[in-house]
Amino acid sequence: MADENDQWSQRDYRHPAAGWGAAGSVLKILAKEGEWVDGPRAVFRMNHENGGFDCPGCAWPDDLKGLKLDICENGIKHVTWEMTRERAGKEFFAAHTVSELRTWSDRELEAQGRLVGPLAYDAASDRYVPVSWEDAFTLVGRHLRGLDSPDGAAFYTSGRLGNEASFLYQLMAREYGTNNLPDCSNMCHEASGRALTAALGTGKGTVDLKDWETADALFIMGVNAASNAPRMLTALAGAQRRGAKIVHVNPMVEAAARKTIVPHEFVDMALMKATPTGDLNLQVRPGGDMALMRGIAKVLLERAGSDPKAIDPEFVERHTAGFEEYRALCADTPWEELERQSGLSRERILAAAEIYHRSRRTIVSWCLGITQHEHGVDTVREIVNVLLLRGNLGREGAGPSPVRGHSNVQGNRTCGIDHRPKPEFLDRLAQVCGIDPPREPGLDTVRVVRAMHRGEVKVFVGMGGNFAMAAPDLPYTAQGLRKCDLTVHVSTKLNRSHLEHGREALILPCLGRTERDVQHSGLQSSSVEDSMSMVHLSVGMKRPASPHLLSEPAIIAGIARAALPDSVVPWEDYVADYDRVRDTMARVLPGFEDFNRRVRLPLGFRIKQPARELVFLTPSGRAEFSCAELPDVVPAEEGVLVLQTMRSHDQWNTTVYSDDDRYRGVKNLRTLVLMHAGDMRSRGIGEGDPVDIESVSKDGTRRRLEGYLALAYDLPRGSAAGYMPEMNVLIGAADHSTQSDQPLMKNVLVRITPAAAGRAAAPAG
Ligand SMILES: Nc1nc2c(c(=O)[nH]1)N[C@H]1C(S)=C(S)[C@@H](COP(=O)(O)OP(=O)(O)OC[C@H]3O[C@@H](n4cnc5c(=O)[nH]c(N)nc54)[C@H](O)[C@@H]3O)O[C@H]1N2
Ligand SMILES: Nc1nc2c(c(=O)[nH]1)N[C@H]1C(S)=C(S)[C@@H](COP(=O)(O)OP(=O)(O)OC[C@H]3O[C@@H](n4cnc5c(=O)[nH]c(N)nc54)[C@H](O)[C@@H]3O)O[C@H]1N2
Ligand SMILES: [Mo]
Repeated sequence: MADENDQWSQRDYRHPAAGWGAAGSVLKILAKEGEWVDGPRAVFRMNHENGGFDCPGCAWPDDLKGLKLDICENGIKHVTWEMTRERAGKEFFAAHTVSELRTWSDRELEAQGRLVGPLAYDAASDRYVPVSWEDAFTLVGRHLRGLDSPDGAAFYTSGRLGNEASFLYQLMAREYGTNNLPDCSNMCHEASGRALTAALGTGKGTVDLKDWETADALFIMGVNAASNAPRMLTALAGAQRRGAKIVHVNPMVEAAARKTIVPHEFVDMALMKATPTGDLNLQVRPGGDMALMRGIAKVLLERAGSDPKAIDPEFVERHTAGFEEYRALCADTPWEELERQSGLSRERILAAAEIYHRSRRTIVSWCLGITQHEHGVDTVREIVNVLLLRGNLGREGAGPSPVRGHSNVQGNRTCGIDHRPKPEFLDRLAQVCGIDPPREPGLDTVRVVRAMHRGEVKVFVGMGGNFAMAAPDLPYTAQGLRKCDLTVHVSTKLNRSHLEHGREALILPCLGRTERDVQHSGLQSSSVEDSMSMVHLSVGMKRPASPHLLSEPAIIAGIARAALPDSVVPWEDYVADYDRVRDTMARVLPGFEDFNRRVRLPLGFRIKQPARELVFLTPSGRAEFSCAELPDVVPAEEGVLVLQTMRSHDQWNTTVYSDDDRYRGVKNLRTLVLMHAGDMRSRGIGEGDPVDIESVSKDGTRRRLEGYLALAYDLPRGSAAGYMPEMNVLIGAADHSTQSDQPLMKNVLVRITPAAAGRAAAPAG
C-alpha cells in the first residue's frame, strides 16, 4: 500500500520550463548519486569545445560558442546515471537466481549499479556467473560459426554507440555475412529517413543550429522538447526574442509551448525572468498532422491566385517535380475532410497558414508524434511539400529538422548500421575492407522478433539498449529472446533484456562514454554525429567503473576474432588505435574525407547535405512533391480511443528515474492514463479512478492493462496518453506501419472502462 509519502498527485504545472525547477532537480540527483565532486566536474567537461565528452543524452547539437554551459537537467541525469558508485558485482549475481531477478522491477535492476565483469548464464544454478573475456568470446564464436546461415544471427544497436564502434560492428556483421542490423532507429525515425530520402535524396534534416537562430517561423511538431530535447528551449527562447513566431503542433500543450528560463542565462535565472516559447498551439487529433499540413498548403495555393508571393514559383519551377499534381490534390481535398482529420477548425488552420505565409524563413521540426504512426512517411513528405511550396530549403533559416533520439542514433546510420544498405555503400565497403558483404536486405526490429519465433534467428547480440522492454508486445518479444540459442548483451547496467535470455547467455559490460578508454596507443576518443550532422570527438575522463570493462570496439573485435578466424580485417590494429578505424572510415563513407584531421577541429565538422546545396539525389534529380491520399485517422468504431505511449520527464527510454513527470504536474504515479474529461464522464470514470485498458491489434488479438488510474488532462476528445515502456504490452507485434515498419507507438487503439474489480495497479516500483 502506498504510504503518505508516496501518495500520487496531479495538478497543472505553471512554472517556466527549465529554470530553477530544473536546477533544484539537478542538485537532488547529484546528492542522491553521491556525486558532489565528480558530478559537477564532469558536467563542466561535457559538450565542450576542444575536449570533454559528448552528452550521452539526446542528439540535440551542442552550442559551443563562447563560454556557454550548454547542458540541461536531463543530460545531467544521464551522466550521473552512468557515473553511479553502485556496482552489481559477482556477489550480487551469486545471491540471486535469474528467476528471482525477473520478479524485480526494472528500476531495482538498474539500481544495482554498473556491471563490473563479463557474466555467463549457468542453467544448472539459474544464475549469471563470472566468465573470462576469452571464454565469453569463444562461446559467441562457437555459436556464430555453428549457424547454418549467417542470417541466423541478428545484431541490434541502441543509439549510444560511437561512430567508430558502429563502423566496426556493421563490418563484423557483414564480413560474417548478414545485414540483420536492427536498430532503435527502426522505432524512432525510420519514417523520417524514408520520407526525406524519397523527397530530397538525403535521409537527414538539412538545417543546423545557425538556421535555428535565423528562422522567422518555427513549427514544432510532435515532440516534448522540454523533457526530451531540453536544449531546444534555448533556441525557442532566442527565436521569440528576435520576433520569430513559434507554432506548436501537439495533442497536448507541452511545457516547451509555454515559457522557459534558459539555465545558462544567469541573469534571467537570478531574476526569474521567463521567456514565452509559443505563439500558437494546435492541439491536433492523433495522426492529424498530415491533414493540417495539407490544409496549410491548400490555403497558400488558393492565395497564390491573387498573391503570387504566397508560394515561390521560381523555386518550384527550378527545383521540384510533381507540383501540378499536388496542387490539384490540395484543391480537391475538401475543408470538411481537413477539419475532421486534423481535429482543428478551419480558422486554426488558417492561423497557422498565416504565420507560414508571413515568414520568409521557416523550419519545421518533428519527432515521434509524427513518425510513430501508420502514415508517418506520408506525413513527413507532406511537411516537405509545404516547405517546398515556399522554397524553404537550401537557404539560411529554413528547412526540415527532425529531432533525433539517442545521442548518436544518426551517426549509427551514417556509419553503416542499416538493415537496408545502399549498394554504393556495400561496394565501397567491399573495395576498401576487402570483404564480400551480403546484398540481400536484413531484418529490422519487428522482423527480428518474428524470425526468433520461427526459429530463424538463433543468436541475438544487443549492442547497448534494452531490447526486451523497448520493442512492442513485451511478452512476445521476451518469448522470442528465450527461444534463441544464445543472447549476448553489451551493457553498462543490468536490465530486463539480460533476464529474458536464450538457452545460453552472456552479459558483456562495457565502458561508458564518460570513462577513459586507454588502448595500446594511449587514450582513445570516439566520434558522434548530432541531429544536425555535426561530427565531433568525445573523450571520456572518468576512471572506469571497473578495471575489467572493455570498450565497445574491443568487444566487437573480440567477437569478430572468435567468429571469423580467417578475417581479412586488422581487428587488433583497429582496437589499438581508433585513428586507424577513422582512416578506413574516411575511405568508405562519403563526407568523411580527411576524417582524423577534421574531427579534431575545434567544432568538428559538418557532413555535407547535398539537399542543402539544392542537389537532389532523387530519380528526377529534383525535390519530389508527394501526392498521398489523406489517411482516415478517426477510429471507425464507437468508443475506441487513440492512445499514445510517451516518456515522462523523469525517464530515459526504458530507464525510469522516478515516478514523477514534473511538467505534466504528476507526482508518484506511472500507472496512469491521461484522458479528456468528457471521455471520462461518458464512461462513468471519475478523477483518479482505476480503469482497465484493452487494445485491439491489427490482427484482431486483444491485450490488457488493469487498474491504471485515469486522470483528466487537456487532450483532444477521443485520445489518451500513458507511459512507455510499460504500455508496450498493449502494442501487438502486428501493429507496425506498412510504410516504415515502425511500431505504432502513438496510435494504439484502446477501450477504457472502469476497473472490473475497482482495484488499482501495483505501483511500478
Ligand atoms: N530526457 C529524455 N530525453 C530523451 C529521451 C528520453 O527518454 N528521455 N529519449 C530520446 C529518444 S530515443 C527519442 S526518439 C526522443 C523522443 O522524443 P519525443 O518525440 O518528444 O518523445 P515522446 O515522449 O514519445 O513524446 C512524443 C510527443 O509527441 C506528441 N504526440 C503524440 N501523438 C502525436 C500526434 O499524432 N501528432 C503530434 N503533432 N504530436 C503527437 C506527444 O504529445 C509528445 O509531446 O527523445 C530523446 N530524448
Ligand atoms: N511504447 C513505446 N515504446 C518505445 C517508444 C515509444 O515512444 N513508445 N520509443 C522507442 C524508441 S524511439 C527507442 S529509441 C527505443 C529505445 O530503446 P533502447 O535504445 O534499446 O533502450 P534504452 O532504454 O535507451 O537502453 C538502456 C540500456 O542501454 C544500456 N546502456 C546505457 N549506456 C550504454 C553504453 O554506453 N553502451 C552500451 N553498450 N550500453 C549502454 C544500459 O544497459 C541500459 O539499460 O524504445 C522504443 N520503444
Ligand atoms: Mo528513439
